[in-house]
Amino acid sequence: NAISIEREKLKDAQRQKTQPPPMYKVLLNNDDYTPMDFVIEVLIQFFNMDAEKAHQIMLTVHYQGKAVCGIFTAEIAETKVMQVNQYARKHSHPLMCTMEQA
Ligand code: TYC
Repeated sequence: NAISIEREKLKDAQRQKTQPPPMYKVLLNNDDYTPMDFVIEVLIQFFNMDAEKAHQIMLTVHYQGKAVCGIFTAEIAETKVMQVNQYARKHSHPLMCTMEQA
């Protein structure tokens, strides 16, 4: 009935307030062609890293195949992936940015 539906809505609102949202890892993937300096530039521009951290993450991708660049809510993670992939394509590099649930 209407009252139990309202009670469920209230519970749902409470749940949204108290449960953390699902989080997503944003990753860079290695390839043979994207210049190292371009990857460093991307990490500084889109993930707010300093040059030293960006260099370290770039080398992790280069030697391990991938690395986590940051952990975000779904909407922000999707935006990062889109922005990085668009930027790489604009500069004709095959660099791939992906996301997966944390
Ligand atoms: N492997 C690339 C090279 O040797 C460098 C690279 C690093 C490419 C990280 C992609 O996400 C990447 N030029």
